[in-house]
Amino acid sequence: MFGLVRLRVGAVAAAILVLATAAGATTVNGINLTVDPFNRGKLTEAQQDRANYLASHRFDSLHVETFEGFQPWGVGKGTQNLARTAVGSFKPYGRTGSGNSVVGKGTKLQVRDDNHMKWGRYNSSNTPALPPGLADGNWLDSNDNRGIKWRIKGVGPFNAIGFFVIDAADVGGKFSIKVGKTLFSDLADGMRLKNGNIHFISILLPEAVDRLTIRLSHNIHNDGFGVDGAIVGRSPRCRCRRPRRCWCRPWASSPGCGGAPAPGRPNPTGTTGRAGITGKPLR
Ligand SMILES: [Ca+2]
Ligand SMILES: [Ca+2]
Ligand SMILES: [Ca+2]
Repeated sequence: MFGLVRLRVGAVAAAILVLATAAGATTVNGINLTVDPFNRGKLTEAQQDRANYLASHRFDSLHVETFEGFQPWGVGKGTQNLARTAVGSFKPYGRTGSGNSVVGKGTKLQVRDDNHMKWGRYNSSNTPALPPGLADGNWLDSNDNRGIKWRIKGVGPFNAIGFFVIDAADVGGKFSIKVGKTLFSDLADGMRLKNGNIHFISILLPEAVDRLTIRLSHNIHNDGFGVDGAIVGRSPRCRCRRPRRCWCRPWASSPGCGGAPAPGRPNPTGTTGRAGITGKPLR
């Protein structure tokens, strides 16, 4: 029987991923994080990227949250601060939002469905299946808070995580992801991205865990962003081994595992991968 273990991380480490123009992947503390960027007009491609991720990992346990089962925010009522979803709980943290897109007093995350909002967040993962690229449904919005704290718990053992981040770092914020105690900082490398950008983020842990906190945040408030299409599962096909090596079986076409090295050889994360790896650890 599979034994549960807690994620072991050493001292807090940080990494930079340059993602505005090319996908990137890097590994810190054995945690592999891959970013696939798309512009607003490339939603179909982004959805296909996520579909490829699902197909390539062949999960033996899988939990998916698209936020379609929650009442979106309307006039004076809706779903806020999701305490229970298929992939855990979501809460805001950091300074409260006060921008023009804020619903209510800005103190809570909101499920929204106003896909034509001018601020650039929108549904990106449809359940039940709708035609690819159709933005019609819900997502979880940061409501301009500085960050979202995602607590994954109660889903059994997992080693692989994937999700969309929509509209990050487009009004001056620097967007970072903290996985447990490991920080992947300023994913756009200081650049201001386009309104409505979408990124598929995949994370591969060095071992299966039964709980984990992920913090998604800007360094400022009022650079709102959305989360959608969250995936948490266990893939026996993928492993990371410290210090800096990750791979999936088969070796070819393994999104989230740092690319496709020569057959029979592990892929040393930090060198050229599927779309060019540009990450480097901070000192
Ligand atoms: Ca959705
Ligand atoms: Ca925006
Ligand atoms: Ca934004």
